[in-house]
Amino acid sequence: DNQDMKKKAAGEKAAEFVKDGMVVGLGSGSTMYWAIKKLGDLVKEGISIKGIPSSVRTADWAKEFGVPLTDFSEVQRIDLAIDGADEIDPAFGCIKGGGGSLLREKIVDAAADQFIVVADDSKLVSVLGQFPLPVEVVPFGYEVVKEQIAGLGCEPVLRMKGDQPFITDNQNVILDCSFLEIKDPQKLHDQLKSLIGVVETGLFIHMADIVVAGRSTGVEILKK
Ligand code: DER
Repeated sequence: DNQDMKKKAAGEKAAEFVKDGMVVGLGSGSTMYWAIKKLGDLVKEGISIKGIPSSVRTADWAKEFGVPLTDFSEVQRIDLAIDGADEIDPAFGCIKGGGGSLLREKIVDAAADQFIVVADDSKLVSVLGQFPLPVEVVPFGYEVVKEQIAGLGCEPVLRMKGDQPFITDNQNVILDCSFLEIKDPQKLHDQLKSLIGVVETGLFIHMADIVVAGRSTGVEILKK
């Protein structure tokens, strides 16, 4: 459908920023499927790259498409990270974590010299918050954290997978927090991170350098 075409076009365009010899941070989500697939084509055409995957699903796609993988035990510096987003504001602040991989995504994206966010244009918003903010929390005592987050002005919901809590690749749970409108993302992030048991938030603030947005009119590259 139209949104998938936009994701495909944006993902393939973002992959073109990858150059021979790079270590590439591989984000997660359906848009990244297209970026990883395109990277596989570039590898077949002869470029030599290594990817660090931010989720099991991304690692599986990389293997399927022939993108060589490495990890932080081998390299501690990433040249370029590419990742999707659930919302992107005009300052390139993002809400991420819709797919549940936000902790490893943030570790990978933060370790990169350059970070490209890739998305269809439905993700571009004027203010963050309509998308429920994912917060990764240690399972032990998460109920206490849930109440503390509620005190910040939202209704946290434990993310489920069927009739069981969703468990992240890092063995934590996720609270989806509907703040509706986040006027000061950095302040909210800092408040959340100060709560004992909160591991990470889906607020990726002051991280993205470039946004590659798929539109019905084509792909738009936004730079700060
Ligand atoms: O969960 C995530 O952070 C993903 O990157 C998500 O935000 C984007 O998913 P999509 O490409 O399937 O829309």
